[in-house]
Amino acid sequence: MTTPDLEPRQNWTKDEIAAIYELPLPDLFLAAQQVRKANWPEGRMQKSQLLSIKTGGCAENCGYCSQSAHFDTGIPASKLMDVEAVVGEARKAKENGADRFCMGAAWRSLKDRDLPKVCSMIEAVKAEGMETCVTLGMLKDGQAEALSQAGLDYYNHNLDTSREYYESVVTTRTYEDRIETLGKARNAGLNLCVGGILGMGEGRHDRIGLLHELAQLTPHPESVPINMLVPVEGTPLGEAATKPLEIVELVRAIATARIIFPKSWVRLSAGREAMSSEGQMLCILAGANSIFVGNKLLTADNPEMSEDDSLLAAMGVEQGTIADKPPACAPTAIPAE
Ligand code: SAM
Ligand code: DTB
Ligand code: SF4
Repeated sequence: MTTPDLEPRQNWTKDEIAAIYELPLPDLFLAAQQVRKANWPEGRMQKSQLLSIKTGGCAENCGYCSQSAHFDTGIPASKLMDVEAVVGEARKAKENGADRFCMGAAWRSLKDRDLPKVCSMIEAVKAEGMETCVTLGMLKDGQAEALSQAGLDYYNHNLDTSREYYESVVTTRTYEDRIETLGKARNAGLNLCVGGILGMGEGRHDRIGLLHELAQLTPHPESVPINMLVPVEGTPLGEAATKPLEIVELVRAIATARIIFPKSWVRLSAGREAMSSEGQMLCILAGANSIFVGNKLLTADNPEMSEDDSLLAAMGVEQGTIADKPPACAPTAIPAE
């Protein structure tokens, strides 16, 4: 590979992405670090914190999810939290050094009746001086605009895997449904957080297929979360007892994402609890520049914050985002003739 592109490109082919993914690891790391150094010179680690604002009882049948009503996982369904309780959690997250707060709801789609309360949460978290992200399922016309007016920065809605493998993971919605909601969020001016999960029994071609689908979103998502499956007992993917994915596949996927999404956050998301420190360090060396902190994700465990602090300190990686934010992901403007 010659010098990698340092600006976002919209015309990646699947073969080009595969060629990057399959580079000898030292060359892959070198290219990812060239992109990282050019676009994120300070190499800081962003810290986000998650909160499940409405847990369990979800109508979708995502085969990995502890919160689907289709599976018996022992997670009880709860009501939408009160705004004050959410703000309290956001404040604690900020005290713990997170500057981004992501609120997740176990909904197939956002209902208009819940919209005002969610908007109040966004306004209140924003007022605490944090970047806001929500993940609320599918959106209807007009809802993304309301979220945006409340001060929402990012909408998270993952494509999860390749188009071909999607049906093996979830059947209550389609890939196109996901892309439609992403279009609604984008049209309302929201930043997008879109990624997927590795280790669901997919093949390497599916991981490359997912990255290719993400690369076709125009402009690219500003944030690309890469999750490693957290196997949950009672779910189809928890019970399949598929062999855990080799960490090197996660590392390759992250490095490839760093290269094809040069200006996006690449978020090393779920699954860190089961990873060694060395595995996580490889993911960071591959170009991940954001993690979720706090000992819970939505329902799954996450490493203790003191462990994260030690890991980052051992690497000499500074925490916090402010000074390192690159320009937006829009492709370079073509000058008028
Ligand atoms: N209901 C909303 C939706 O699906 O868009 C939001 C919540 S959902 C829990 C957010 C994302 O978390 C999913 O899209 C999936 O990528 C990830 N996720 C959920 N369960 C996971 C698991 N067991 N392991 C890894 N990632 C998981
Ligand atoms: C994302 O891609 N990963 C986060 C966030 N976006 C919402 C969620 C991970 C959830 C892991 C499983 C759980 O906590 O239940
Ligand atoms: Fe519901 Fe989201 Fe879980 Fe799917 S991933 S079952 S949509 S909460």
